[in-house]
Amino acid sequence: MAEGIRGVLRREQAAVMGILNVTPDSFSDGGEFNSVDSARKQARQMLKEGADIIDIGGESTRPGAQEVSLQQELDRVMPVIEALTSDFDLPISIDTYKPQVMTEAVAAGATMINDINGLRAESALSSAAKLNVPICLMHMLGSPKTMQQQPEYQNVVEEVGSFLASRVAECVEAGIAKTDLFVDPGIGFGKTLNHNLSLLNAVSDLKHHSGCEVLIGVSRKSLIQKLLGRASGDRMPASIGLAVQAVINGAKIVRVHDVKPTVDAIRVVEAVDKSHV
Ligand code: 8Y7
Repeated sequence: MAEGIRGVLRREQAAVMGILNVTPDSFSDGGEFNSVDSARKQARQMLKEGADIIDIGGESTRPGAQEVSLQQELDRVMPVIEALTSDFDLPISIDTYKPQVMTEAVAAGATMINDINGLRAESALSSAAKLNVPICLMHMLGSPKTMQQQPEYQNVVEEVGSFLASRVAECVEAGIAKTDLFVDPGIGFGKTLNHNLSLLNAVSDLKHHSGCEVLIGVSRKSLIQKLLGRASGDRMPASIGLAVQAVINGAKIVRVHDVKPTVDAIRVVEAVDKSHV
């Protein structure tokens, strides 16, 4: 039943994906939502605030983070997905690069896959192709453990764009509908501040290069600290500014912690944008 999410994505408006971390070490919410009950509350709140998709992740991917085992990840995310889908019909995205987690999450009612590894893990592509749900393919240089160790590119926009276009081609080859694919330059995943800024400035190039809609995740990320010196608890205004600009530049989905202010900001900007026609 991926129609819910496909419907949201067919609208003219940009979609807001609310972040629901179920990890004890997520850097920006301190693992606050780590129990099923609080995850449920948080999801309900984000939906009330206008979230179109809830992105559930059980492995922290902050720079330097350790990997978790398959069983650990399943133990974290499955009870939350099961609780949420039994509560109400809501669009859940599963944030994972492990094929078994994708498969089990979709069986339990998740209707989108968000893979920071762009379906490069062994058998991830073939597993995802069987699930018939929308997929976000993200670019990452290296792994979360190593990605911020001197990332280098000749031309970051060209290289990330080519990577994403080639992942899209492989997915299409494997039978995934192109309209079900979203691409994401992976802000903060193996990029310096300048790389991140160039990619944020190139949303429409990435869209044209890949032929797919673009997802952008910048919420509370450390580029804001680098630009403004803001601590992680003090990055909401800058996060909203970046999300709005991503939408103006053509992003279709923004992945955020602060749903209500982001939705408000996007809706007013879209109203102005539409007023000239
Ligand atoms: C992103 C993401 C994270 C992103 C997509 C964080 C899981 C780090 N960032 N997925 N995930 N795009 N598609 O700061 O930028 O939220 S985790």
